[in-house]
Amino acid sequence: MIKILHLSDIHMGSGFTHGRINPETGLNTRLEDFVSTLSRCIDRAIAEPVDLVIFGGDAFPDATPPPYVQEAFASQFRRLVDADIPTVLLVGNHDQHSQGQGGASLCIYRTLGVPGFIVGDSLTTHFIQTRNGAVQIVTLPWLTRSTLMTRQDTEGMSMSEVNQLLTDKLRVVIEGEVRRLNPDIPTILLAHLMADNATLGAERYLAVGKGFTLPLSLLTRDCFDYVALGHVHKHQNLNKQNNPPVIYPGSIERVDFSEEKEDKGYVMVELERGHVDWEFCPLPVRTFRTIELDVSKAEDPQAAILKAISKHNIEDAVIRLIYKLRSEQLDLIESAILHQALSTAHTYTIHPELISQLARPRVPELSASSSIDPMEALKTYLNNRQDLQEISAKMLEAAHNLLSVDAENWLEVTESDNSPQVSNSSPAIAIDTQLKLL
Ligand SMILES: [Mn+2]
Repeated sequence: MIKILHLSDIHMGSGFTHGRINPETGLNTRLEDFVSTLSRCIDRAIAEPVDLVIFGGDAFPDATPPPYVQEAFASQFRRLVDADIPTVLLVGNHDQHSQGQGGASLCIYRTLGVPGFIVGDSLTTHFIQTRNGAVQIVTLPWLTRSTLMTRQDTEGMSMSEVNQLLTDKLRVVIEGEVRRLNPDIPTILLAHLMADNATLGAERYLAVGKGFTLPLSLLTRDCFDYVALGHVHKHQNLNKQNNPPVIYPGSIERVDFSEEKEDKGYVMVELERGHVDWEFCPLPVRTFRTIELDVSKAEDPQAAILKAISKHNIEDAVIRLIYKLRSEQLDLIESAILHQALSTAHTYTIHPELISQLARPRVPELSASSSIDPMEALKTYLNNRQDLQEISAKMLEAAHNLLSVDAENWLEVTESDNSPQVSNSSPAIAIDTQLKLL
């Protein structure tokens, strides 16, 4: 039996806006969070010890992370080298560089010849001899348009046609790999992809371009004992029959608020040919909490907000406070008191959202279907605007002038008037509004 730790979507160096600078280290606290979470995964791998670690891709937010982030990542994986645990690093979409062939942030591990490390940046099969026997791993990195297709192949095709062509070509290439597999050795497919029934999380927004979606049937093949995926940040098994399990371990830390409610962790796998056991192992990661409320009807909006905050344990959490209020309530909120109430949070943001106090009533007589002359339309509109009653006569007069004389004459007319604000600007606004209603 071979023991494996499967983790994915580390995204080290992302989410800095949710952290702050640690004055002792000078580092963003979210980098420190990600490093300590990754170190827990590596701790477990070494403590077991596992026979193999497989990483499902997306090491960093992009292919050119700053050196101190690369070093933080490398210093954790380095511990696996010291512990003599073979490791496969698969290339995800965030690891690929758009320039050059096969350039990826993880290729440095191959270039340096790091003992026991394999970089999965192409579709191929790796035979790995572990302490508890051999395992074969088919690596399938993130596919781009140019992976299996030329520009000529896809010219004039829609995105879904390109997706179909890629799926067809991939099916053939995977078949080629499958036929070369040794049927007596346990086998893993390690892939960074979007499968067609995966429940989405933040990765939807993180992806730079629209990626491909591959059918689950491409993955659930008898020859694979375990399908190890990366890309989707929410942990899930896509194959309820579990033959084989098709597992996204999810990201190890919350990348943003879209992952607020998700458990984060890694997967421990016990593998032999024809049989596999797996278990999701949650990690104690920093809490993200959205506190959202509508205080527009509250007499004391500030008290309502403070009460909502007090219902949550915000200590050391990343907090997002969203409250809806009316503009005339703004003076009832003392922001210093909200800041004080949130001060035990790790970091927080406050988002007041103004709601318009008067939803504009529909004017029933005015609709796109009935034709009405502009003066009648304006009359109807003014009849529905109590607040404009005082100036409605002047507005009608101005509108009449506006419609009956050319602009120059109208200006002359209004300039002779004693109330230029009304006759000079309001009619134009009123008519504009009226046109919108139509
Ligand atoms: Mn990804």
